[in-house]
Amino acid sequence: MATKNHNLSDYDINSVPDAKGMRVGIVVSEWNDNITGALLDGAKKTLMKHGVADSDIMVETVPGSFELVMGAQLMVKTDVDAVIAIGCVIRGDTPHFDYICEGTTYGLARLNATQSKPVIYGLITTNNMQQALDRCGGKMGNKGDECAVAAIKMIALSRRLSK
Ligand code: DLZ
Repeated sequence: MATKNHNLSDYDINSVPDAKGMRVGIVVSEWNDNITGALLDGAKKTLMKHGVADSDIMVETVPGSFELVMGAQLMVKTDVDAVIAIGCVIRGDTPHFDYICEGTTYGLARLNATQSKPVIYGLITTNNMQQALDRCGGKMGNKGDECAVAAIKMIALSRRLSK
């Protein structure tokens, strides 16, 4: 994928709608919590920068990325306007990586397509720890920022089109 020169924290601030009054749920995987904690911080900081109140952000943890699907499914049923799923899967020596990435990705995509609320994909899948560190506030920016912007834009779109 063409991410070589793309910083995950770069976006046009003028393209982001006012997020005051939006409620956002964030489901976070406990695996690789040094990474997922930094992604969560980035997402919260960016949501609040655009007007989401701290009290309108609901955070729940799940054991691993594979559980993000059920966590997001439960969260979507609450009064939040969108759900951000945050996880980090790092490649090991077995095909386990592929199964977790595939299951989680398809599960989240299915939820996004079938639920009436946006489900934002905040899963980092990397070959090693350094690549993950680069994407949670390192040289590639923070994917949490990208997810926060995507959530705000999708909530605004959903409000515009469901009027
Ligand atoms: C088992 C497992 C492994 C090997 N690696 C990761 C990982 O890199 N990132 C992650 O979020 N979770 C991992 N897990 C845990 C699975 O996601 C899941 O929690 C367990 O298989 C239990 O269903």
